[in-house]
Amino acid sequence: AQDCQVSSVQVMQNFDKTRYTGIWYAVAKKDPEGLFLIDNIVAEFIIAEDGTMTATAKGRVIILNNWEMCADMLATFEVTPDPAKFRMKYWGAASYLQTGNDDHWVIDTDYDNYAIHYSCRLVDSDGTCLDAYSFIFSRHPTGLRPEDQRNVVQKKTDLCLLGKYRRVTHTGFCDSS
Ligand code: DAO
Repeated sequence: AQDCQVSSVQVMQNFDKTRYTGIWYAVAKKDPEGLFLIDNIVAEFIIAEDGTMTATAKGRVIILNNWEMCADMLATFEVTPDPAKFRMKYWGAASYLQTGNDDHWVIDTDYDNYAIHYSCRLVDSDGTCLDAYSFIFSRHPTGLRPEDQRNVVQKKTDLCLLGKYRRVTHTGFCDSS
């Protein structure tokens, strides 16, 4: 759908959270208002014995108007009737980091190479999204495989976010923390 309605966003069919576990490198990001994670963003998804999904994530952030650090973040996911749509509660390992409760939708993934995430924080009165963020994840820190790029461009277009992403670099900033 390209009517830009949040309610008509197509998500991954028959999403399998078990196949989604493990490490994902953010290779591109569309930022929300007041962005938090800047670059060197790596997330690890875990399924607990009771089946609940959690994640840990790291990324370079700038806090307290100019302090650069690597943020250690934790997230828990609440299921909804759609297996690809979660509610994500997140918080920092340190109290001065951001906390929140966002939608966390898996738009598309092949589980082995790429994944497209989407979150709308604020739906406008016309049904479009006023404040979205989205991660393009890869299993490979070097980026997407050429064969996955066409599909990712199509999904960015469907989300009405084409041209709004920036590349997320991996320089090793968070590797030792
Ligand atoms: O970076 O501006 C932003 C928004 C992202 C906030 C959420 C970060 C913490 C949890 C990430 C878990 C897996 C994506």
